[in-house]
This record gives sequence, C-alpha cells and structure tokens, in this order.
Amino acid sequence: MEGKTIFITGASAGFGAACSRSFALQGNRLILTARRTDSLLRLQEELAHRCDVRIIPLDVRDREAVHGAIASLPERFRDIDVLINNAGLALGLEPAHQVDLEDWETMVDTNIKGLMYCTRCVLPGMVARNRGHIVNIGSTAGAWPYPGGNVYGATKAFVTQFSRNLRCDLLGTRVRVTCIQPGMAETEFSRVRFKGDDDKAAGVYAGAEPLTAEDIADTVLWVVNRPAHVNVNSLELMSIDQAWGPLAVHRTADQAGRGD
Ligand code: NDP
Ligand code: 8X3
Repeated sequence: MEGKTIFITGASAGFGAACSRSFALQGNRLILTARRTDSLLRLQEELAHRCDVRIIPLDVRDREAVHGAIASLPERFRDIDVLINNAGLALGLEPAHQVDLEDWETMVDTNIKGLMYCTRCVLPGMVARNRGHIVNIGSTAGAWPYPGGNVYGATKAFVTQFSRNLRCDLLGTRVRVTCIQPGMAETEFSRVRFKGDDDKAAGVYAGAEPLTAEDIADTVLWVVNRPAHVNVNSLELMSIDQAWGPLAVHRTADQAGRGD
C-alpha cells in the first residue's frame, strides 16, 4: 500500500502518533492533526525523511476550522485515501450524578461532533473518487458498560453505530468503513481522564500488561491493507489481562447474609 494520502486526527500522542509512524514506514503521504503544535512538529521532523508529512494544528470541535483545514489542502494532499478518526478523550470517572457537565460536553463535542465534522468533510471526495477508507476509533466502552463510563461509553457507542450506518449509506461504492474497538491501552489517555494525576493514571495499568499504541497501529494498518473488496466492519481487541466482569448485584445489609 504505497503512496496513499492518510489523514490522522489526534496524531500528537498515543494511537494517532503510532499510526503516523506505521503509515510513514510504508511511504504514504501523511496529514497529521491535533491541537498541540509542538508535538506535531516533533513528529514531522522524525518522519520527514520517510515520507511527505503535512501537519495541521486543529481542534476537531471547531467545525469551521475542520472545514478550512481540509478545503485548503495543497493539491498533492487533497485526495484523502484514508481518514483515521482517532482524536478523542475520556474525562473523569465519577458517577453521573456527580460529574462536571462541561466534561460531558467536551467528550460529546470531541468524540462525536469532531468525528462527524471530519467525516462529513472528507467523505464527498471519497465517494466522487469511488475509493477510500474511514477508520473510526471506538472502544470496548461503547459496548460494555462500567461504573463511571457514562457519557464516554455512550460517545463510543455512537462511533460504533455511526460506522455501521455509514457503510449502509456507502453500499454500492468502494468506500470502506471500519470501527476499531480497543480495550485498555497505555497512552496519555488515563492522564487526560484524571486531569494530570499521574499516580491515578498509572494505577489503571498497574500489575497488568495493557495494549500498546503500537498494537492499535498494527491493527489499523492491517484493516487498511486488506484487499479493496474486503470491508472489516469492526474489530474489538483487548489485552490478555482484561475480560468482562459479572453483572453487578446490589444487596441490602439484612439480605446480604441469606443463603449462608
Ligand atoms: P491520547 O490521550 O494518548 O491521545 C489522544 C489524542 O487525541 C491526542 O493526540 C490529542 O491531541 C487528540 N485530541 C484530543 N482532543 C482533541 C481535539 N479537541 N482536537 C484534536 N485532537 C484532539 O489517547 P489515545 O491515543 O489512547 O486515544 C486515542 C483514541 O482512542 C481516543 O478516541 C480514545 O477514546 C480511544 N481509545 C483509547 C483507549 C485507551 O485505553 N487508551 C481504548 C479505546 C479507545 P491534542 O491534545 O494535541 O489535541
Ligand atoms: C478506553 C478504554 O476501558 O478505559 O476507551 O474505557 S476504557
């Protein structure tokens, strides 16, 4: 798969940075976006000897900025072959009745609306060229609930269903859509979720072997490199140290001892 144009959101860290490195190794043209310009510049410097890299400081929540960034791409970057909708975040792990409403809004604006804006801007070109691949980064949190997952998990459920619905709309075209649904992976994700509390973030992975950003990049590369007639609809992956829990049961104190 050489010489494709790959647009990656959230390229400044974690999965996005790892995907940038993997796709660079195959000599593609990269458009790397995120809010942190310094991290993007470092990545561009690292990858420039391997491929053509364009960086665009971009907040995916800003609809006009997304539109402007894509509309003003130079000719050689204009025909985007692969859009990796990766930018996203979780904020907090509090129960729903205690969360900061702004955190919920930030997750909706980034994980849902940002992904919608990028998709809507890139998709018409893909359909016109009758080729392309949209890879959306969902999460196990979109399928499997957990305490404190409230809006984060719901935004990822949106990503799963939006991905499926896109394929319905695209049936009859050669445009592919895949939703990757990783479980626990060690990146900056938990530091962001716990707002810079490194100890709390480290606790998420302590004593376990989480997925790595490179595991996810390998997976994205694999789905994109399937033959053009193969659409991987969704792919869920977890660390060997993670699995589902039992359904929770709340017991009142006087009933808790019954059956002993
Ligand atoms: P990181 O925090 O390491 O990276 C997140 C990336 O998203 C950063 O590059 C960040 O860049 C970017 N980003 C966040 N908000 C915005 C915004 N408003 N506009 C543009 N870019 C933004 O986390 P991961 O790599 O782990 O997460 C990547 C994706 O994978 C997310 O969608 C996450 O929900 C999902 N995911 C993560 C899992 C995990 O356990 N790590 C598991 C399952 C899914 P910057 O701050 O520079 O803008
Ligand atoms: C990230 C995985 O389990 O922290 O999407 O929600 S989890």
